[in-house]
Amino acid sequence: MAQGSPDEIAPETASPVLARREGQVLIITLNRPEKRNAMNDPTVMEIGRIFAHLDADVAAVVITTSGVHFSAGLDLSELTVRDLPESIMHSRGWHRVFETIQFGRVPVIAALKGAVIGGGLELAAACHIRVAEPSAYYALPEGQRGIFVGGGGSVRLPRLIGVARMMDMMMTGRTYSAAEGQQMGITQYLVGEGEALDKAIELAKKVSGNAPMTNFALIHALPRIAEADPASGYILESLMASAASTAPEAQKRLRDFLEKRAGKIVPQD
Ligand code: 1HE
Repeated sequence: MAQGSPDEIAPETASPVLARREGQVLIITLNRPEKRNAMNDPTVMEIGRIFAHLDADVAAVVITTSGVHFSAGLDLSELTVRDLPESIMHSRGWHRVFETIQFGRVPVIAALKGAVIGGGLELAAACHIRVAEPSAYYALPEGQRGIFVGGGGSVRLPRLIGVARMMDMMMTGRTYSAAEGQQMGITQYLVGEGEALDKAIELAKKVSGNAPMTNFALIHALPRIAEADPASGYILESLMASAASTAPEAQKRLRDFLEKRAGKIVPQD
């Protein structure tokens, strides 16, 4: 796994993805600022490799990028060299990698800034929590380019913003600001300029402290329950709730509260 600081601006030859540890948090940095972090095959493959080989003590992941933009999306230069079968396999490759992010072992938090475009927005949508700076803006210029989303965007983005908004973005090239993105549910957090990475790391450390069964339930069960028919959803919920609450970690936490060793739930700043 490549090591490095997200502050480093890489020369063309550097690894397209850097990774470093901060305690139990793995910080992954897309590292092609000279191409505005456009995602080419080596970038996507390296993201997939990292997520497939997370060390056992990694409890959360943060995805950030070098330079001022999160990502300009798919590296468009690659689209000019693929035929139909290769193109289908390429899109399916993105699906596989983004599935390992969304349905992996640990929560993943994206720190967004500048352009969050096309495949960059698809990558962000595969993460569980999105934090944005005011410079962030969202676009799906596939319509202008004569193409279509291929990284799972048509599955994930309507669930975040609705079919109508996504259709408008792709048909008309409409962009949304960081404030609009926060209001419509693209992001859960909007912070000050230059603060997204710190906030993402702070949140990653917080979720690292959850019972593993709770994070498992949130990542794997909640999205499926939300899309199940209600009758199936209720039974899945009962099974998941029971698996969580009877686990030793939950039993310990419940005893801690009942015996006055755990904190109370109060409003946050
Ligand atoms: C790229 C890409 C790219 C930049 N593929 N090379 N995405 C787009 O349609 C977005 C296209 N990019 C832009 O609109 C702009 O580059 C930005 C607004 C993101 C940034 O602008 P700026 O002025 O800071 O940078 P730049 O000068 O436009 O770009 C710097 C270099 O990055 C330049 O290359 P250079 O060799 O001339 O230095 C650009 O060509 C290159 N570059 N973006 C390839 N995307 C799984 S399906 C997903 C489908 C999609 O993602 S469609 C959306 C594609």
